[in-house]
Amino acid sequence: MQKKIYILVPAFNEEASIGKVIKNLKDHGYQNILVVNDGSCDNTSSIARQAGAEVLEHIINRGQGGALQTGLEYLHKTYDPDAIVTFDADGQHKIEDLPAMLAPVLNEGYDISLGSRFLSDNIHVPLIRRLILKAGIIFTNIVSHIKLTDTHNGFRVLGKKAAASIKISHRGMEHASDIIDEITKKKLRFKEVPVEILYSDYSKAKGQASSGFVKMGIKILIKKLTS
Ligand SMILES: Nc1nc2c(ncn2[C@@H]2O[C@H](COP(=O)(O)OP(=O)(O)O)[C@@H](O)[C@H]2O)c(=O)[nH]1
Ligand SMILES: [Mg+2]
Repeated sequence: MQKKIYILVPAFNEEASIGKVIKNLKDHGYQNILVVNDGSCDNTSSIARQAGAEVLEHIINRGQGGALQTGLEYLHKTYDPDAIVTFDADGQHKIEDLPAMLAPVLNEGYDISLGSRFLSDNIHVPLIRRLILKAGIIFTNIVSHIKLTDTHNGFRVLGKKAAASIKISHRGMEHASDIIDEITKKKLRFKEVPVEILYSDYSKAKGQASSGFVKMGIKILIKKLTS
């Protein structure tokens, strides 16, 4: 039987890239695309609809984590897909990596695939970003008692069990740690898969500020110490 695959694209002010990303997904045969428009003040929503995606709207900006939580809950309850792929709207993820990301969940019995740019043969991460990401990886592995090579990669594939059980409570970029904590808490079987992350001038200008990683670490520590 044909597997039901849904692509979830969180999007905040991505009018310059969202149309191309959706077209590329469709051209590669992925027809089920949900965009969560996270309170954008540009034409992200209308461009996504025109390109053939289903669009959910956040009236105000709720952050990347909030957009993913909205989309995961909606897709799981509405369509019960075999796989939900989280895929960024800014063109940083490579569609060619998708079959290898899907395989562990669809064919190998894993609950979730996690993209890792540091397992890839093509690592283009700019130096400062690389240092910050590496610090984030060490920090997250320690506080979350896990061993991963990339902890802040938005390219993931969730099978049914992961989609049903993962709850993202942080709205901002700390959501990545929520997902990792849920993996350990709910004993989900995970596999890291090499993926290439593309860094264009557009994605670099738009991406998370480096200072955000420090704030993120503080928020995670506070949450760990108070929960
Ligand atoms: N920065 C940011 N991205 C958001 C937000 N809500 C949804 N997103 C989407 O989340 C994805 C990753 O965001 P990005 O800023 O590129 O993060 P980075 O690539 O990890 O630095 C993109 O598809 C964004 O459009 C938000 O409030 N802020
Ligand atoms: Mg990005």
